[in-house]
Amino acid sequence: MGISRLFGRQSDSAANERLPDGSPRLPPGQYLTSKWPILTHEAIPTFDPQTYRFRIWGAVEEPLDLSWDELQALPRVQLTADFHCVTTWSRYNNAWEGVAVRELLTRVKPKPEAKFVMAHSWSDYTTNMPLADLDDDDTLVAFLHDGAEIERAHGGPVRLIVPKLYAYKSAKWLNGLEFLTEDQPGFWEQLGYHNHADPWKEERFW
Ligand SMILES: Nc1nc2c(c(=O)[nH]1)N[C@H]1C(S)=C(S)[C@@H](COP(=O)(O)O)O[C@H]1N2
Ligand SMILES: [Mo]
Repeated sequence: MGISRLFGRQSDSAANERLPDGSPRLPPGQYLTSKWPILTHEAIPTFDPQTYRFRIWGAVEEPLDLSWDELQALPRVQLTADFHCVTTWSRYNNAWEGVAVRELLTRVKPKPEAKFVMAHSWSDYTTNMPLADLDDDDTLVAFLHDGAEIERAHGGPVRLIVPKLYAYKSAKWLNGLEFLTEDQPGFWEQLGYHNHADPWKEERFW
């Protein structure tokens, strides 16, 4: 078995695929894997649907504080997206289902001065991003992956998905979004991973 098979590295033809506009589907410096590595710095936190709360607070007109059942009852969307980790693996065609971030934005009404968002995990992980990146039609609070509940190690039962940024912006075990007027670095951002994390610009470190 070659080393490429060992790491689930996919063939050059898949890795060289082009998007309809002719640009490469795979961001620069990435390799394609069919496997799904697990990248977590903390221990997998326990989940209790009785005590879980999903909160949106900070620079918003209508803060939100939902129980697990209330979060589950919101309208859902499906989205298929590629996933790019800063450690250079990419995984294509992840089918997610969950609540669109824009669905939440219409409810909380960000104030005009809200420019950044800090995503919070109940494990204490945090990650920051511009509101402009979160306010898009491809971001969601996901519960399902490929039709099944997201595995606990992958952030189940609820994680953020922001496909256009490196995956450290896609917080696992999500329980809150904090709207900020000034940017603040999250967990990996404080440790040197790039504050913005655009895979197409190879924003890996800062
Ligand atoms: N809570 C939490 N979320 C996290 C991380 C983490 O360590 N803790 N790691 C991030 C990183 S670096 C990546 S690449 C993806 C990995 O998701 P996966 O383990 O499901 O592949 O989760 C991101 N979200
Ligand atoms: Mo990552």
